[in-house]
Amino acid sequence: MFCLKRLPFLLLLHVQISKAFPVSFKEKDTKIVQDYLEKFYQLPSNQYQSIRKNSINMIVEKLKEMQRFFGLNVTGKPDAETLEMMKQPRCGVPDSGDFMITPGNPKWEQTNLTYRFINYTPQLSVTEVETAIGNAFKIWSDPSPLTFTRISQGEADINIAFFPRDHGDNSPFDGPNGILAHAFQPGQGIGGDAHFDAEETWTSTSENYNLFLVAAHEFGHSLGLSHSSDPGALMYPNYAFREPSTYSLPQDDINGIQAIYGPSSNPIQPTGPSTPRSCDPSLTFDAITTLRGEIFFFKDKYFWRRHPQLRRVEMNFISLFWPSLPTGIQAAYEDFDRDLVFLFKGNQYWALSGYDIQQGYPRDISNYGFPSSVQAIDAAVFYKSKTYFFVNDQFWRYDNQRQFMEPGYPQSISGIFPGIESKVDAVFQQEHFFLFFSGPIYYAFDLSAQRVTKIARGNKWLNCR
Ligand code: 0DY
Ligand code: CA
Ligand code: ZN
Ligand code: ZN
Repeated sequence: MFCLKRLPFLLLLHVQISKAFPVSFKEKDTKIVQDYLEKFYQLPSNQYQSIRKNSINMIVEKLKEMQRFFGLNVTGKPDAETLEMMKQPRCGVPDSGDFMITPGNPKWEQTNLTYRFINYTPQLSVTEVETAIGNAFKIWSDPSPLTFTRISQGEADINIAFFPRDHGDNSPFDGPNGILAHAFQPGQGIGGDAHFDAEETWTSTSENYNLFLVAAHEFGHSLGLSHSSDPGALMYPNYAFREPSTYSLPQDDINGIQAIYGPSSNPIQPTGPSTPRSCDPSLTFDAITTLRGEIFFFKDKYFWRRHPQLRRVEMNFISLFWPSLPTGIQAAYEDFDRDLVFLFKGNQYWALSGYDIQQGYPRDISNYGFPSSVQAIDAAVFYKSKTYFFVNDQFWRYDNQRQFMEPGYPQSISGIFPGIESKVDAVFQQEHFFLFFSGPIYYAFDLSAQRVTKIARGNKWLNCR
């Protein structure tokens, strides 16, 4: 067996590791060693900032551990035989990186593939089924050289069928929910075929389960992809509803299909949404707020939630917690007096009580008394019953008790918050601090000392170094 796994994007620690291993230690090899040890030997990832002295020792220890495991000379150095071993694709590792190619790297030798319907589901019309399946194939043909043609007789590469329970391939279905479908890796006979559990409710809407989304996932398997560990990927193991009409194949899946079949011949190469990586040194946030003691960091269609004491951070889809909220939240604050959180995007805002969106929202930000020239808010924070709204290089202050925008605003941000010189992406309050986030950096502004007392990388809050 042989697996192919893409190495994650990481900053190179070339300089630091080269110091430890001065002999012709190439940049590429540095990356291989670092990635390999991070992935398989729990070497804490050092995605940015300088590696600490003891980390060199740690790398040496981890290298020895790996060499012992493979029966190599235990040198603690990335010598030729060690590097050779690291470059070998490795199997049996649970989802730990991103896309995965099916073990054995099975692939179709031709790019013009055919599919055929063995039967249909009575829950959708024939046209609905054919549209869903056709669109699901298009998801994969767009970023690759593959084409899919439907045939109604003769031997097709990919047969599509709806079966209940035991259907003669040793992989019985399990009734409603659970396993929704399966597909076989590229190959002759049953190879490439996609079977759907006939006992599921198949839909063309947001109700469980949308046939287009499940079929698109299955065809990934039909083409030679295994499950990805990227929670935003189509090849992630679990079903999650996404709007089919606007769906575009995530970048992780594009990387996967192109690793097998190469890019599309289309001069405009399609790209897809990428899942933000918490320790990406250039990570920025859309909005941040506290919510009943936890801190929420919003980014695209995701948010990270940080527990105050445990410091544990988890990432989730915004839609999982608040299905009716849009992605790309721009500002957020917690009103401690009313125990509500307000979220802003464009000229709209929503109020949350815990995890429930309040009735009557979204509302228009003109309710706060903004002039019509303000159509979006960069960041917001609540302090002593006032809400501070940051817009470009200015801020406004709203009096929540008397419910009006205070006169004399907007004021210059850097005038009142010296040290905050560029546009604010996000801000939240903790103790007597405003934590300002601008680009990949955060500034701790001490409200009593009236100055910035700390500057560091924003994703320190996500436990990155
Ligand atoms: N088939 O490809 C699967 O992954 C099976 C499980 C496998 C062990 C045979 C399956 O049906 N998994 C469910 C699924 O929906 C898991 C679930 O969440 N109920 N997989 C397909 C899917 C559809 C759409 C995954 C994604 C999106 N990410
Ligand atoms: Ca099932
Ligand atoms: Zn089957
Ligand atoms: Zn699957």
